[in-house]
Amino acid sequence: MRKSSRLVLALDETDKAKALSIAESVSGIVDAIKINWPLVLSAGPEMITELSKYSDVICDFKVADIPNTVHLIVEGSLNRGASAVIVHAFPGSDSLKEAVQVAKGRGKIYAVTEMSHPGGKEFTAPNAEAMARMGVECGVDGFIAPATRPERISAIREIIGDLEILSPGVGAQGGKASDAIAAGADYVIVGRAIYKSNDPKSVAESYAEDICKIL
Ligand code: OMP
Repeated sequence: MRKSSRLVLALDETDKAKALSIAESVSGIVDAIKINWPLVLSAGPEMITELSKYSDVICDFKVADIPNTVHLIVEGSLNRGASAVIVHAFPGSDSLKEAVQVAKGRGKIYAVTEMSHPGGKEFTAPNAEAMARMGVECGVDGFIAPATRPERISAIREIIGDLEILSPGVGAQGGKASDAIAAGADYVIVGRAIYKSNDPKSVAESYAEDICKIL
């Protein structure tokens, strides 16, 4: 995945034609497009392959399962053209190691630490540091940490060294892209603020400019 604008589009648009047109319009701007269940369920898993024509694709399936099921989901995502898969850390080290092992040489694994929404404070936040430490031990490529609480990005950065941090919660959830990058995120993930706007390309460009100012 390139590291240029530091911007990842969360393409949770459920209209297939709109989603493809947005993907095409932002392909030169974003470093990756993240696909989640909403678009897979409305337009099919072949969207992973379709989107990979425009950008690197991150499959955000927040996989949380036993190792065998994790193996099958990660493998299926990579076979369809994904460059990375997001998994939950909480199922434990055997599940996380399985994800890392399947993806080795083929794609990246990002593990969720603390989630960005208010409920993320209930169970994920108190365990975020432990999950980050376990992720490092299991060999993941990076972590998801909340742009809504930039100080928590810094806390995770202290634990994980040079591994990557992708940070959702910018825009619709109230976080600021430049704050997240300043706190130690490598990339910010932006969804509704871009794909629901009247001009996704211009909005993506303005996020990229904002981020550029603090690099
Ligand atoms: P917006 O809130 O519309 O910008 O979208 C955020 C995207 O990031 C959605 O696809 C969420 O599923 C995802 N996300 C979070 O919002 N919070 C998290 O803690 C983790 C994720 C994620 O793993 O990408």
